Amino acid sequence: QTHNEHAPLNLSLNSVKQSLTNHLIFSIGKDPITATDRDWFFTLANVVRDRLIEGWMETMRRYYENDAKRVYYLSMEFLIGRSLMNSVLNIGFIDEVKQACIDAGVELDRVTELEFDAALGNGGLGRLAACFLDSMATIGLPGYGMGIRYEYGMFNQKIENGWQVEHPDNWLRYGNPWEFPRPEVLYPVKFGGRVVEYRNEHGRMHHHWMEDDEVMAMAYDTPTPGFGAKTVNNMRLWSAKASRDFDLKYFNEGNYIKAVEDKNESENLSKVLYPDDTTAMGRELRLKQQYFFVSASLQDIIYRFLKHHSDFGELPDKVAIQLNDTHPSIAIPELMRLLVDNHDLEWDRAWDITSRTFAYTNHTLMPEALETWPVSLFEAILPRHLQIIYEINQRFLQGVMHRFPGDTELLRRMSIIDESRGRRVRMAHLAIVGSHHVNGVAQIHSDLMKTTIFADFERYYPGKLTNITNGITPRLWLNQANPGLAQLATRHIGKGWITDLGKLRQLSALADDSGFQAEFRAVKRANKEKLAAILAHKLRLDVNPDSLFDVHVKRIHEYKRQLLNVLHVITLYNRIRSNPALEVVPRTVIFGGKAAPGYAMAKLTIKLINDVADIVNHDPATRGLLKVAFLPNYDVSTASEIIPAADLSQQISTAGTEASGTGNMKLALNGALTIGTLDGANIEMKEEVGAENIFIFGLTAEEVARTKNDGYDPWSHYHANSELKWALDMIASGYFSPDQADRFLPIFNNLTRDGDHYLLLADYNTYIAAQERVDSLYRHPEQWTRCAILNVAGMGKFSSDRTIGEYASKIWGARPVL
Ligand code: 26R
Repeated sequence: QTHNEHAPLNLSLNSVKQSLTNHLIFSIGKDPITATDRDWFFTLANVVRDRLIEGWMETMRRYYENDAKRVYYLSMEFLIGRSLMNSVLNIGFIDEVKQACIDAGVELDRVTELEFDAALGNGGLGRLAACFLDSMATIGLPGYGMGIRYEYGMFNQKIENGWQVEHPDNWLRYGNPWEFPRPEVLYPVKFGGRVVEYRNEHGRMHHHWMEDDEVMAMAYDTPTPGFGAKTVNNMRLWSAKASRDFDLKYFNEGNYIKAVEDKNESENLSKVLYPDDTTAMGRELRLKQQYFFVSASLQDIIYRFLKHHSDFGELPDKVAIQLNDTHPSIAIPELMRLLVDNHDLEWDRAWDITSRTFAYTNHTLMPEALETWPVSLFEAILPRHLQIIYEINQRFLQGVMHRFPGDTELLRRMSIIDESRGRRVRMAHLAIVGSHHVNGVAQIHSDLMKTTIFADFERYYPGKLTNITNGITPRLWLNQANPGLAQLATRHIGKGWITDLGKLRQLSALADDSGFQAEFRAVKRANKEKLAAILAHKLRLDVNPDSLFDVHVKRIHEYKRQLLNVLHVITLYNRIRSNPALEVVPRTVIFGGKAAPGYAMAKLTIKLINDVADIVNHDPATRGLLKVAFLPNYDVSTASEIIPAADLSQQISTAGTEASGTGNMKLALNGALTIGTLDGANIEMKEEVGAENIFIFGLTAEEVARTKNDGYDPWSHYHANSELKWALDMIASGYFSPDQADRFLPIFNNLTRDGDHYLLLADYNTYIAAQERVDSLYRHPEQWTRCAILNVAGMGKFSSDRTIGEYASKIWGARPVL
């Protein structure tokens, strides 16, 4: 009876209780006697889902009726995490859900744990996309997430004997209650074949792409509610389905087995997320994944556009397409192909439309992560696109030549085709040339983008390159993950901060208030106790909740310098052992993060952390003073457990290497103090919280560049600092690996003989000194707490609502439709 047609679904307790019973029986097919926790999870998900749908349909109708400009966020990754509590909180009926569960004898906390994370992303870039979806819906912006429905998401990380072992993430095993399969929304995507040229009756040259292979892209829609759930936007993920035509070819030949085999093969396209955010390996399947979801998305975008419009000239006024890194940048030649080959537009007009529709976000300066594809691979898979890229490039270089005559070196550098390492397509150059704006993700990153990797483009297209500093959604990262702190803030300043994070500034006035300080400390203390219980349960490790929780969570990568943290841990260990009377601040050093499966140095780093933990945690000399923990399988869910419990946030990348970072924002928003370099968004965080409330150390990006330029010698630091030498020698000599003395020699060599590429040794001294300042402050709980409160109060700028507002006005020309 709750499903009365057109009656607004009720959020009252009675309605929720009724719906809970109905779904358990009629959707899940169980009665309360036999229902398992998992049955209750799916029951609850259905209850919540029902209450999203009306807003979802109303939102889509509103956009349609307003003929609103739509934003399509094309991303290979959406790192959503769990959805149950997020939706409950955004809809705003948490109290009713809690009570209904109590009344039904359901343990809500245990049930929410059974939801699999939607881990369709690697790290920063994927989670940013998820925060953006939340903000677009909260603001009321017509934003559509478009991506791939991977059957297997980010691998599950297990630690076996200290080593990372990857296990498949079969997240759809029990079904996904949030998605709506759309078997009728089905587009063909073609690969391979050859291009036939012919002249039509008017003498105009035409290109016909005769493809060999065809795969179908089927849509799955997921409603994504904003806070308050007035707007419920859509995330559309594509899944590969075998094409019926393709099957028929073999069926007609009577080759039934071959037909079914090929069906399997084509469905591999959306099988698995590439877990590599380190090195752009030229994997054929990944290029196919990119084109697969781009082609389906563009067909869908154009279909929707043509429902209202007939003139493609209006496309840039009605559609903005944001490219999340270069991964979807094949969309640029694809739109050209659709306009020129399929819709008969002149090249120049098609190019004007295309380049006014796209914008590109760059997320990394690391050369090994910049995508390039061999021309030969393109030729085999997307021959028509290669022709179009050549045409784009020729016209572009013509323009460069005209502006800078005679500079052939410049042409070589700017060309979309790299001729220096076997011919390769530079996807970033393609994305820049085909976009109206290109943005970096923090001020320093955008500045470096303009002065280093894209300097030629900055000169050629002044004003095209710009900055939009990243942000995070306060709904997940404070309201949901840290209810204690959220309620404390709300009690003192009201709940406006949830959608207007700048309001947190009002907490500054309470930073010295001893009553507020006590409450703030109690919240942190409770969060630390919860994390301590998790460590005890998962690692059988006993930690003292009064110790300083020193947290380093992010992907494992040399440039993020987990090893610098390890050098500090070993130094502390040595100091404690050599001076038993030393007054040290008790610390628990917590690591979390995944290594790319093929990244040997990152995997060895995980083993080193675990081996160091083994020695340190079992040495009676450090009892109660120093503990090390590697928390396995860092993902969105474990992040929400770790971050609210952190005292200290490690953001220690080599200056100039971390584009922005977003974990830095999450930790500070939860009252952790940052120890960090002047890198990425740390610089802007320092501006917001004040230099006296953040522990900054190390070389600046300029000093890093100069140091390298002058010929950096790690050995000079090794010999100049006895504590550093001691720590490194212990790693090299097998102190932490008595069963295999040379296990960590590659790490020692990496940091010495091989050049210490990320300048850990150069920053060691100032890092240790900064850690000593951390200890000093932690000894004064009132001063520490004051500082932590001012960090929370200063995070307003880093709401992804602000970020999305800037994209909307500076890049998309899109407005909320309310
Ligand atoms: C090409 C392929 C192998 C690949 C390379 C790099 C795939 C994925 C990546 C991930 C990169 C682009 C990434 O996640 N970058 C991070 O983006 C965050 C959001 O902007 C930043 O905060 C973070 O600093 C940056 O490393």
